[in-house]
Amino acid sequence: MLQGKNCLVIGSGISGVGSVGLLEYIGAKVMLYDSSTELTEEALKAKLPEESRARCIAGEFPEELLKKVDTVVLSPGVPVDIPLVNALRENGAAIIGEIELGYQKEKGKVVAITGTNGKTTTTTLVGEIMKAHVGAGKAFVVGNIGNPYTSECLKTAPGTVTVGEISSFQLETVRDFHPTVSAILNITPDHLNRHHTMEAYVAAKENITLNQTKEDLCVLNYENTYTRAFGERCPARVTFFSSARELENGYYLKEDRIIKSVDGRTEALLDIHRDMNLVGLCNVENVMAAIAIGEGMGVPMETILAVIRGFHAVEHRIEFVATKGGVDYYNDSKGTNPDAAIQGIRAMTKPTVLIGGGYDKQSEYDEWIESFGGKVKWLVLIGQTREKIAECARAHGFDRIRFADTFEECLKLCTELAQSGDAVLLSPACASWGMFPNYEVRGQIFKEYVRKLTDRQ
Ligand code: UMA
Repeated sequence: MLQGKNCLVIGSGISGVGSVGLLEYIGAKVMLYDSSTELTEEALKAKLPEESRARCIAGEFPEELLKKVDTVVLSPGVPVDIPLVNALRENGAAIIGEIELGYQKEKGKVVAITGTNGKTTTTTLVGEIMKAHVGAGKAFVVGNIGNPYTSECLKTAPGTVTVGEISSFQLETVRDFHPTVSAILNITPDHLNRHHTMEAYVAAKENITLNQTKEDLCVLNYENTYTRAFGERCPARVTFFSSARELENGYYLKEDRIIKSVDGRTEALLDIHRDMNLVGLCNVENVMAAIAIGEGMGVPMETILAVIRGFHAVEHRIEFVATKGGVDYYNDSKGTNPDAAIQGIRAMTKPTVLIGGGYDKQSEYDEWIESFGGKVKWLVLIGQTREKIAECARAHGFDRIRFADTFEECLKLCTELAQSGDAVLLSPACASWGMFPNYEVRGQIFKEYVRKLTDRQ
């Protein structure tokens, strides 16, 4: 369908590079554009394979090209309502996202997982479950997890399974995308600077079921107001999971066990301490979602449970790093919004020195600060949001706050403030942008620093 068409890819990150490759394979005439004034045409060309014939444009987009574009492929970080995208739309171009482009070449089945928090862990776990079921070479893990769909979709075939971590940014621009099993793990305020309203953010998440029918399955969290309500109008069959109550049908946590219930007939599947290597209630929810998704994809329960028993924490998500000088260090750099960071605090069992702050996504920090509940002994703040967080903390009666100008200074301060028997938790409730290229780099630097500490510090 896109063969011979004039296609414009906006954004030259990993999604843009993947999209250019796929479009050229399809036989489209490709332009790659990046609005960054720090990039040049040569810099864009250098990101593409040598044989690419894509025209590269950086900085200002030439007006005369507006009418020459048939299809625009947006990278997830490009908002759908910026003037350039509006102008292209008005000039008749079709606007799709990188996920939609990848889906056009999908030949197997798709599992799609979204949610404000927990998507990376759940996607990784479901990816492992699917690999155990269909074979390692036949299951692909793609999307927001850091692996563009457009780079993998040509490997798909009947019998393969693509497991996608799909963000709200990516769901804004789907059109035909149709997972066999989808999941919305939870929805709490996040990315409001991009989506503007909570309604728009929720609508983007719900787009994951846009093309699903009652032949398909959607896994939803019963303990989240938005996802529970969505169960009423979801176009797919719904399976709920709950970490707080017994369900007649679905999966739930009772005492220390994960229970499956079918019309009230129950079966205990796992002991969350004995059979899981992940900490925190959020991970119990992720595991329940993964079980529901696995069963929805026809994976035998023994396979699902065997994978869960051998599964360890995903990097940067409440990841235990080391004990140094009697202090436990945890890297939760993926705690990029207040709700994710609340899960981080909940998982702590010792007095905690908490690192917070970063890029301003216009989040509210009240609930995060309320969740400290006497557990946080010091809050060390960095980045653009530090004053806003400090003000909010003081308004909630918490004033054990210190500021640091650099990440290094912050880490040094934490080791000074923490005493034997304490924990240090990097769970900033903010994105890393502004100080780091992404949360992975922030987490890596934290881990390297901790590993270099001697045991006496
Ligand atoms: N750009 C423009 N115009 C704009 C905005 C950006 O030209 O208006 C350019 C930038 O100058 C830059 C490029 O676009 O050169 C970056 O594109 P991108 O931000 O879409 O980044 P990618 O490298 O393609 O990575 C994206 C996701 N990034 C975002 O959603 C911000 C990655 O998720 C994802 O792993 C990858 O696609 C593959 O699917 C990261 C993320 O932070 C981890 N996600 C958010 C989150 O998890 O909270 C949603």
